[in-house]
Amino acid sequence: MEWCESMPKIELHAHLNGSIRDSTLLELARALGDKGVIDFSQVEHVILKNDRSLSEVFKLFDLIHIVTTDHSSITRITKEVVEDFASENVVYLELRTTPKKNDSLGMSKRSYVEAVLEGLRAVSSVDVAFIPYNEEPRNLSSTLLSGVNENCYGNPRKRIFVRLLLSIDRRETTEAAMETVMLALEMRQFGVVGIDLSGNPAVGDWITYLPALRFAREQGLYVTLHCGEVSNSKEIHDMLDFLPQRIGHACFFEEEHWKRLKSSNIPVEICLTSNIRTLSVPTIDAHHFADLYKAKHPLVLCTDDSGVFSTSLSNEYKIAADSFGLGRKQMFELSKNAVEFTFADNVVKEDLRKTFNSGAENLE
Ligand code: 6MZ
Repeated sequence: MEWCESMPKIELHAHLNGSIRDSTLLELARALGDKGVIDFSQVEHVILKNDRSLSEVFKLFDLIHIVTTDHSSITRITKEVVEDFASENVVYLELRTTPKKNDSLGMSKRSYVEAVLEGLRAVSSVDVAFIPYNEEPRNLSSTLLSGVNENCYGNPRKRIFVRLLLSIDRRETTEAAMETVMLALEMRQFGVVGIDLSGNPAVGDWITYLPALRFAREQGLYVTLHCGEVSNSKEIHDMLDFLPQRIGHACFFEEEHWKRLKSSNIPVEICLTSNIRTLSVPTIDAHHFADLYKAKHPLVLCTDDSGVFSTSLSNEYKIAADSFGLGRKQMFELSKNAVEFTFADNVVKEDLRKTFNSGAENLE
């Protein structure tokens, strides 16, 4: 196995529906085609197309949502996405998704999130720890937090910590955003740790979501923002003023924004393939990863939408190593440092530090 696959990794920026397997998306689309809900022949080439601009990506998401947004599909996708990340040695996954309402399917934002939780429970190939330590009944917590479980043949079973972020879509109203925050608060006991602001960056106005984001923070939820995915100097400025606990992308930053970002030390979720494929950054050589890495700014490599961009976290580590001339040890350090930028509690962080420390011994 290549070093980038075998190395323990932390994924902090993965959208549930963007991480869907191609095969699952095609299967679900074909089934809807058979029912006459969509015209599969029109949809197939859109799914299989490789190069997409940022605006085309959001058109694809609208299509993906038609195909995936029912309870059983959401459960299935969650299960598969967690299994896929675990299979490439992601040891902590912060999965984000936009709770959706669809009256015709009897779906509320709450039942959508419940379907996601059902997916976490359905994972069988690895141990999934998603209930926070202080919520866990004693007997379960000792199993899930006491290192690697042994199966009956004595082989260590893989284990992954999963935490959830609920996303506010930039198309939503202030009230809808607030509903998502209230739901996140109710769902804290099931591993919801924060709020993400995402969606088409060409749509909506920062002021619309601000009351909900402020409320989330006051209530102790973590906040991460998609920031600077398109050129919008004022919005980037205002977002940095808000001091979120992390930001994603940071592609269209100007000198003043870099200064603010660096002085505030806000960790950046870097999505190399996504940024290149959507032309948010012209070439990999021009990517701001290089400058931020050199400046020792807190960074974490992430996939964004592993299904839509046909990538994996291991692949993102390989691309970074090859493009920026970094060795295995440096990549391991990068991965290990991400533990500190997770929105997990200290018990989980301590457990992850131990995982990385024992991984470091193997690196020698
Ligand atoms: C901004 C993105 C995104 O929430 O249905 N999303 N938002 N920028 C991006 N860069 C390419 N990639 C994904 O997952 C899909 C949703 O995540 C957001 C969009 O709102 C998209 O509809 P969920 O699980």
